[in-house]
Amino acid sequence: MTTAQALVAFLAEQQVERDGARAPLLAGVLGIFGHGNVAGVGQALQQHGGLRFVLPRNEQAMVHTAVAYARHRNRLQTWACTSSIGPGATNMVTGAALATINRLPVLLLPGDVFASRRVNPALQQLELPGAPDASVNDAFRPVSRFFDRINRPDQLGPSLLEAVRVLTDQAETGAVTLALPQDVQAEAHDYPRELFERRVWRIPRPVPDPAAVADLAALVRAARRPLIVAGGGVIYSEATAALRALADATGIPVAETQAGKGAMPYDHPGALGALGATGTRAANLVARDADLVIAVGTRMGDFTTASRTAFQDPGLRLASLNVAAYDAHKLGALALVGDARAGLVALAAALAGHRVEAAHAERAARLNREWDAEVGRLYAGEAGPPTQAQVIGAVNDSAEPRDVVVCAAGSMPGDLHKLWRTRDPKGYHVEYGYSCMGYEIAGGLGVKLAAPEREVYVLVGDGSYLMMPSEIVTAVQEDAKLVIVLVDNRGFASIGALSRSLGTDGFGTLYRHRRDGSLGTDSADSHAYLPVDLAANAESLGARVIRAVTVDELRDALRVARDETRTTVIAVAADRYEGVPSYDSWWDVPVAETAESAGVRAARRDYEAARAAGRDYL
Ligand SMILES: Cc1ncc(C[n+]2csc(CCOP(=O)(O)OP(=O)(O)O)c2C)c(N)n1
Ligand SMILES: [Mg+2]
Repeated sequence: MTTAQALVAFLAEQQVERDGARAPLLAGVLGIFGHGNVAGVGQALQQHGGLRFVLPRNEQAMVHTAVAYARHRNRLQTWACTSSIGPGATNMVTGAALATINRLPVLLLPGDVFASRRVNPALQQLELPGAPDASVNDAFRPVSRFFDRINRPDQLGPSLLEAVRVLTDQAETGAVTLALPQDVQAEAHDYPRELFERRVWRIPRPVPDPAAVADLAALVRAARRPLIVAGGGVIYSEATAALRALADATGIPVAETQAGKGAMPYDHPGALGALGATGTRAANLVARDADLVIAVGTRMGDFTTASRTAFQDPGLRLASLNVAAYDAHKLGALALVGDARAGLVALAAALAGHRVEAAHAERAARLNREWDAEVGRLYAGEAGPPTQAQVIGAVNDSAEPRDVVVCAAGSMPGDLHKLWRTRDPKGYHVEYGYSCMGYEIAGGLGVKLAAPEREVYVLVGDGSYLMMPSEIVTAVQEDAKLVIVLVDNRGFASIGALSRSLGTDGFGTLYRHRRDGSLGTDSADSHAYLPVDLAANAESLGARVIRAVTVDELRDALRVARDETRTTVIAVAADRYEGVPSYDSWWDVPVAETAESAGVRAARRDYEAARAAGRDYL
């Protein structure tokens, strides 16, 4: 067999099993062919015929699709992505970083230059003087959890075993990259038969050390204002029922990170909703006074900790339950290394009969109700051109509990984190580890492929849309229906607001004509907007398009889109300046220490005052 034929035959036999449920590791292969993979991996896929092949439109996008699929399937299944050499390969580097940062599995198979060096330089070869063994694929090394280059056919077997081990290891998973020189892909070798036998990779549920569980239980019993922070790991581990049982039994309230949103239903009395820089007032007030924070399945990123200002109690204790020791030990926490579900069940057993002080649970329930009233107020808004909060409200009202909202970058992730009423653990899919513009449509496609029975609502800003509308074509090709709500506010509302808040007046964030050498700022209104029609663009890619001007028209359009079988884009303009406020939180974006503008100098003073509240949590 050729190296590529052996690779495909091996991949088709890999399965995963957790809690007795077995499934193929790979849903299929996404690929864009070029001279670096068409005759190798391409030929092998055609000859084998047992793996579903999907042709996407952009290599970065195909990695997003694979990663979104893996996230929806709780990291148990993913796709392989095959690319040509050179630009096809490096287009995947952004997707690889996104996968690794979000701890989500994806198998990348970039083509590589000739191992034999027979024809150097091949088309698209880097040629780094002094380093003939380097290729552009070395850029995958820092963004991959496993990287290898198969320079001889007989290197393949051991490398494949290691690649799949990392993909399926819940603590190590991320992008796994096997670079495949184009000559080696086509080279034949006598592979041992055992390589192609079916292999089942069991996903274990490691139980945290009982001594650490006992320590945490003692901390909980001594605490007066404990708080659980639920991250993505709670959902990936299918631990939401265990979390709810613990919250019900003990009365400990729960706040959620972006990846953890949906861990609790929004209307549970112990659910405080989003935590941190994009958090709710409920979660941020409880976090500020918490004397014990129990983080579960979270990386504790800057948005979650409000850049290390979220927890202000002088006697604060931190504990962290995580399958990855690296994450469990962050911020000097008492580390519980293990599976989220196993750990929560063990903690609940150790806390049997214990309840927090009634006032603490009652405060959480009151804050939950007050927050929901605030959501209702923002959803209602006023008649006329919609605010972004009204757009989110209209989509939430139209969606069924099990439907999924998908987003990644711009002002919408923060607003969704605060305002989306999640009713199902898999109903909320906002990629906020890498917050990559362009993820939305490609990611929505991945979710739809993973869950065809759910309606998938992609919320995308005009900036993100322009970066990667291409996968509308792939969604049409695959009959994977998406409802895409395209929110046009003529550029970067998010970074524009950030810029204004830091004294730089929205500089460089509006889509307008250049005038007198400049693109203008928010306060200069002399620049005409660009004559761009994104709805027409979406239509030209094969989507059904509905234009909505008012909130009522948007609601009508959402009804039509639900009944439609084709991918539908609802184009709506939203006000650039009608934002959802920040609730008792902060995000560290350093401001110039010295500047000519009085606005920047004032922002620097505010910045220094806010930063003073930062803590080390060591
Ligand atoms: C690939 C990428 N480039 C740049 C950024 C930085 N960035 C974050 S949000 C944003 C603007 C997004 O614009 P749009 O999609 O229109 O959303 P809006 O801010 O208007 O809500 C930018 C440039 C990013 N997150 N991803
Ligand atoms: Mg925008």
